[in-house]
Amino acid sequence: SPRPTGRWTRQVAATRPDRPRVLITGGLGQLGSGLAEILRQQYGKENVILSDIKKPSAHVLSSGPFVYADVLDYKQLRELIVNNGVTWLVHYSALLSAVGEANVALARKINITGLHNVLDLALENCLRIFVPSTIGAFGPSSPRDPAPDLCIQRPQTIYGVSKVHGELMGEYLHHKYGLDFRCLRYPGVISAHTHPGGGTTDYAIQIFHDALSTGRHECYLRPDTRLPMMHIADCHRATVEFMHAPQSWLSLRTYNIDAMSFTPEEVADEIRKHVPQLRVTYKSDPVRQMIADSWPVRFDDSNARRDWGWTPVYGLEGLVSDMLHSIREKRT
Ligand code: AKB
Repeated sequence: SPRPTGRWTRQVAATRPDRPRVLITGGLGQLGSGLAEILRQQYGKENVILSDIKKPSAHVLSSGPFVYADVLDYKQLRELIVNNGVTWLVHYSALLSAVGEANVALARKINITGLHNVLDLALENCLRIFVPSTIGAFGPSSPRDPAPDLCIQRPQTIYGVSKVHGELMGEYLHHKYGLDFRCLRYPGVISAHTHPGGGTTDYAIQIFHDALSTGRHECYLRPDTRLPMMHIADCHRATVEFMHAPQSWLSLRTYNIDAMSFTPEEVADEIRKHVPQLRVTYKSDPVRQMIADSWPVRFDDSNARRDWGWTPVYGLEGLVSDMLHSIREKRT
């Protein structure tokens, strides 16, 4: 097994408290508040700190600790980790694929410099650190159907380049110093109440809102563009289960996780079973189409299934009925 058993790893295993103290960066994006809710149920409200540079809603403020934290400010992050006795860091702060292409310098700063800061702090403070990667970490020369964990990556977006860099830096620090780095490659994540903001897979959320508001959706991808997708509940559960997995189970530090793959046409057909009046038109956006065409159409997640028991719950049917139900419930 490639697992390190160095002094650092043994020391952390001996001193880690039963209840982790978790810091989530980029906590006001699509995934942070939902993950915080689950972890707070398990470890207590006070043990999970959400952070972001944005102003939180009253609901976020009343749900548990929230602090301002900029991942580009190393000293401030260090103070936060030290003063709060943080033991786990979930690093959600990042610019997504489409918005990253529109602002490469900012994406490089947040996705690469910000990542270096949290990796250094994790090493310095013996943290378990989770950094999400993505289907976007693959490129046109990768095997696409399915994409395995280990293969040629060479993505062609700054988002993808920064994610491959994150995977490799984290794995390097794990092998060299025993850093407890954990990384899952997420598919497009589909959520009813939180918004991704600037990804290539965002249409697959907007189409539900449009179906229930105007009954019309203009899709920026071709109708046959197939991409891996996942319900947010599965994504959160995968993250929590992976964070809990004993180190001895992990033969890799970066795993693909899969749930389903669909095209705009297929998801629209499934929505029409509930909302027959939905009309979809297609106006391809060249940037997002080019990005989607370079990504895998399916993920091979057999290593995650074997090593730590990953199994998704939601397929396309379950995803569609749950999304429509959740959005309808919020609107009434
Ligand atoms: C994006 O579309 O950029 C993200 C992702 C697949 O990583 N949702």
